[in-house]
Amino acid sequence: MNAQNLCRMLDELGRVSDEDGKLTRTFLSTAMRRANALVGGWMRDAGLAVREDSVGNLIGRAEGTRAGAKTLLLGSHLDTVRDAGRFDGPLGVLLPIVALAELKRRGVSLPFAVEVLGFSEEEGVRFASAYLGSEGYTGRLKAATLGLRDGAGVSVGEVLKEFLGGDFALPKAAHPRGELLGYVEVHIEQGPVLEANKLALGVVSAIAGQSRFKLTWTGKAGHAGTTPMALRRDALAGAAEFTLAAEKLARGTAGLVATVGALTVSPGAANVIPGGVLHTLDVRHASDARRKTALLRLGKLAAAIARKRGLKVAWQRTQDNGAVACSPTLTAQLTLSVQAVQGKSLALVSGAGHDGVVMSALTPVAMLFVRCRDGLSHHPDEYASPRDLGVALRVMVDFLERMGQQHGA
Ligand code: HGY
Ligand code: MN
Ligand code: MN
Repeated sequence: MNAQNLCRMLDELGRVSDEDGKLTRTFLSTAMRRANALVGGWMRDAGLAVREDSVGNLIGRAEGTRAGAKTLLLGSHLDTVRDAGRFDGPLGVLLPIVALAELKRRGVSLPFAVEVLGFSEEEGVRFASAYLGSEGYTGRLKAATLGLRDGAGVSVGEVLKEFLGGDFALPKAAHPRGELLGYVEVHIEQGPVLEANKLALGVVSAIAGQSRFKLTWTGKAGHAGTTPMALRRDALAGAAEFTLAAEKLARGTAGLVATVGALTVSPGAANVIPGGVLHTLDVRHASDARRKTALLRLGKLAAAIARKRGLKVAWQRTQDNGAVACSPTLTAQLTLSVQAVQGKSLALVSGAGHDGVVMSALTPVAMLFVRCRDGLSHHPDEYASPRDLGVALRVMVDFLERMGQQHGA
């Protein structure tokens, strides 16, 4: 079994984009809907019954041979960051489809049901709040989230209403907890550890917690030529000083990362002192306590910079997820397959967030990591080799067969 088919599908899906010449696919965009149609077709070819739920998640389901058997969930997200690579997300949706098609080709049927999930939104690009897809699927989407607005002022609720062509009601969990065997996500590592250990695959022990905010700095716009430096209340200079202070704190704190990823300046003219700045802040640590301590420190730093510069600073929290430990039982089962195929396994913590964070509220989760070149991700040069994808495919087939035997195939 080789990964040629999987690579072809990843390449084809990687060309479904909202932007010419780069891969960008955001929540419920035109490209998102084209992606669901394309992947839905591949799901059907693999013998899955396909549906979309009310938040645009794509769900392919195969019943088990044993009536009333539980369901194993496999999947990841189909949305991307801006100018993305083609593996982050789609790999975890397409690989299970190819693995299930392989089992079908071998005439292997599973006693339990399987659902392959293509979440409609994990990255949080359009609304600065991640995991809208898996929050919908697990019944954890909050009313407050519906009010979040994108750069054009459109709210999550309005986008969902337009997608459904009618009223949107906050969804309940797709399954009661007792009906599930667990959730397994295959994802590129997006880091350097597997490459450094010369391993194609590893398993995830825990997923780091993360907090995301929007900060608004308010100063006073003015004439760039006539306003003396000492009389300025320059919002951009304040935001820039804060950005460097956040970087300095993270560099000085083991395991802490802090990122200002998006920033807008108003009124935004070369000869006008910036009166306002809006920027994002993403703060992560494997330890929730360390992350919270860092957030307190950052709040004090921002307040001191605002006071010194005569600015106002307002914080809006757009996301807050605690660190999540993967299920030891499900991870042990996955590790057996990795050891059987690769000879050995490696457990590592994920600095990146994943849908497994939200899914862990509904069912035990495990994650299989695939090596990616230079650990690079959220970049068009993101790359996993066909050889490594072939190893991951064999692990998924082995894992499904072992689960089948365990549940009485
Ligand atoms: O941002 C993340 O950690 C993930 O790629 N959504
Ligand atoms: Mn990502
Ligand atoms: Mn991802």
